[in-house]
Amino acid sequence: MSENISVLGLGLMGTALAESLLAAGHQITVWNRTPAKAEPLLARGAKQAATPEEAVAASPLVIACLLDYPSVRATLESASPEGRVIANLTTGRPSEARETAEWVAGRGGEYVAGGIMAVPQMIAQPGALILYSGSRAAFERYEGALSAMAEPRFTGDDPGMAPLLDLAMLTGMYGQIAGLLEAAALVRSAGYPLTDFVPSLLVPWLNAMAAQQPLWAEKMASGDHSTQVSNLEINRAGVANLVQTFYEQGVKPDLLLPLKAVIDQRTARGLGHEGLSGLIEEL
Ligand code: FVH
Repeated sequence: MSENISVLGLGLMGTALAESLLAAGHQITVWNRTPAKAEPLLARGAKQAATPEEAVAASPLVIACLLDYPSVRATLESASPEGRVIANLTTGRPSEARETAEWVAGRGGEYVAGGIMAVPQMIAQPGALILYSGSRAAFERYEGALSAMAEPRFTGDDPGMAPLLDLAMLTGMYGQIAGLLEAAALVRSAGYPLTDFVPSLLVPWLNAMAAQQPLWAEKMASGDHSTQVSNLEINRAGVANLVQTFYEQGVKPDLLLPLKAVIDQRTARGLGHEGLSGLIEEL
């Protein structure tokens, strides 16, 4: 079913979102602070709103994808969200999403927060995912249209949930990047080719380790941190050895030291018999 949808924000991501909605046959109205960025979309049939107010008035579903939440609030300030669903796909904090949901509800609108788990090139491609939370009724009303951009997944009535999960996913990613950077620095210090180490050794190893993470999730959810593999004491000695190796190779282990500190803290409490999953209790 073709829907009228307004898109606020035509940066890299907003443009990709608007393109995917146009390609799916929806009637799109766009607004961007810098109007010239709308031109390619206008050539493909989108309409341009002169102001955010005009864009919000044009469609019952308004998708915002701007720099940050303050820019969204400033953009929406003079628009009336009454009778509108505001789907804000801008990255933000859970507290910002909850405040904005209240602000929209206080003006007679419905609010859905989103977390985009994709880069612009992935939009409308298999593997792209957008997390949503907030008004379940609004999400269900527009789930079909939203699926043109990426697989939509509703994560709860709390508007802060999708942003929190988005940030948690990014946290996992940054942890992986930290591991990659430290490992690569160590390998480079020994003159081994990174173009061999990363694809043929590190990536298969990380994939094998990632396959264990659902079991970790069960442990962390239950609070049962018993282990049949390396306990914390073994890991404490292992990470100390690893850090020492970095110093000997002239490489800074700065991204590993916070992990070492938490392992040391947990074992100092006499919990060295537990598995690594027990570290969650220290956090
Ligand atoms: N690009 C990505 O890979 C990531 C993937 C995950 C989700 N993010 C989030 O998406 C939001 C937008 O990101 P973006 O990549 O589209 O960013 P830009 O290309 O830099 O476009 C920014 C747009 O925001 C407009 N804008 C900036 N400040 C203001 C303001 N004060 N008032 C109104 N609009 C503002 C900007 O307008 P202009 O510069 O073209 O006039 C762009 O439309 C972001 O939350 C990511 O974290 C993307």
